[in-house]
Amino acid sequence: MTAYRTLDPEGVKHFLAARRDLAERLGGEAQDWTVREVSDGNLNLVFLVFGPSGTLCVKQSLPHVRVDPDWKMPLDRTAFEAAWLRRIEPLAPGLTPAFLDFDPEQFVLTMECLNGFVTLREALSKGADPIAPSRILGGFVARSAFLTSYFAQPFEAVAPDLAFFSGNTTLTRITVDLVLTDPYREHPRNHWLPALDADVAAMRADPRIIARIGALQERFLTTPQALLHGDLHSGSIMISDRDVRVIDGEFSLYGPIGFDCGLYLAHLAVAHAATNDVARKEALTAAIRTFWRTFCSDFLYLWKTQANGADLYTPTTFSNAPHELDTLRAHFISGVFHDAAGFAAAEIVRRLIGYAQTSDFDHIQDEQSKADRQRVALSFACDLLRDAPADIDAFTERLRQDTDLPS
Ligand code: SR1
Ligand code: MG
Repeated sequence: MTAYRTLDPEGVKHFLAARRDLAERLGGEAQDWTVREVSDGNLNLVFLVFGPSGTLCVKQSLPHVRVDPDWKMPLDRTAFEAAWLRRIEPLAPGLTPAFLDFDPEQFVLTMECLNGFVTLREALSKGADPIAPSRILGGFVARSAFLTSYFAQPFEAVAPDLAFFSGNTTLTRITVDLVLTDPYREHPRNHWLPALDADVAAMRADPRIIARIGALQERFLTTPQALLHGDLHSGSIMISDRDVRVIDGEFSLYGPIGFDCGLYLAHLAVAHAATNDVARKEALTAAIRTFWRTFCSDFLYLWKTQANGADLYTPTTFSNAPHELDTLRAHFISGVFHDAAGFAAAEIVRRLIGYAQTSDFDHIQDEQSKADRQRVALSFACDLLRDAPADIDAFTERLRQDTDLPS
């Protein structure tokens, strides 16, 4: 047993040099390697390592939140990320970094290096096409959710994963607090522009909004439909000219499928609210529809073709009632949409007034203009919470109406 030590670039070399299979991927000797720290998220250290014949990505948990050393935290999050990666990589080939190694003493996850990729958030802020990645992401969520759900496998196969990922209590607590609780109460982690004071007060005083948040808390904690990514915002997705990779599965848990869908939709909606460029808004609207439609069609296709051995809605039970099976499936997808719209709203609210706010509005210099754009985003989210949209077209139409501001 080697005591945990926080890595620095020299420590990364030392760590890799002692692991022959990883060192061989880099080629040469430790002195031939270059280590670049690229830590960017809120929680962990991340290093890219370049050798004469290969590259690696090394990620280590810290005993605290990276961006707030006073916020202490257990180290086990990279263990959950490693387990998520190992479970999801074969189900969605080519859409995650390749898993290479996990060290449970140093809490170090080693994986494929995504040099040359940028986060989807950064790409979108520079005008990248949002539609093609959204199609891929819709397929990713459909595959990862369906294939880890009770619809694809007997309950005995779900049970070990359900038990393991239920142990991810530290990061589940963060989501419960930061996304589903703190924005609706006084809390030192909240902050917003003073011009939004009245909007925040009105949101907190609205009984329909508070009731919906309560229902979402219940869905999140008591609906273990599938293994979720658990933090599927546009910073958890990397893209290059040709590829998309979903990273950072440390928040993984069994939960409602609409949570992953909702987080992705939220970040497209925020990008939409943050711009006044009409063509850009249309592209983001198309991306929202593309994501949802791809998710639905891929999920239903998998359900019709890969449900052998599952205990839910078994084809043999419905052999004389195929229409009833279709109705049940459509009802399930509607439920996922209902959840997704609610979780999207909660995520938008959190990114506007809670902890870890989004950078989408940073390009707006004038504080009044920034507050105006944030206000319409908040108003869209409150609208979704007060009165759930029936379908994706109603969702995008509300987005268009609620965020329409004279430029
Ligand atoms: C303390 S962690 C803050 C946020 O960063 C992660 O990406 C999650 O979104 C989390 O809520
Ligand atoms: Mg992250």
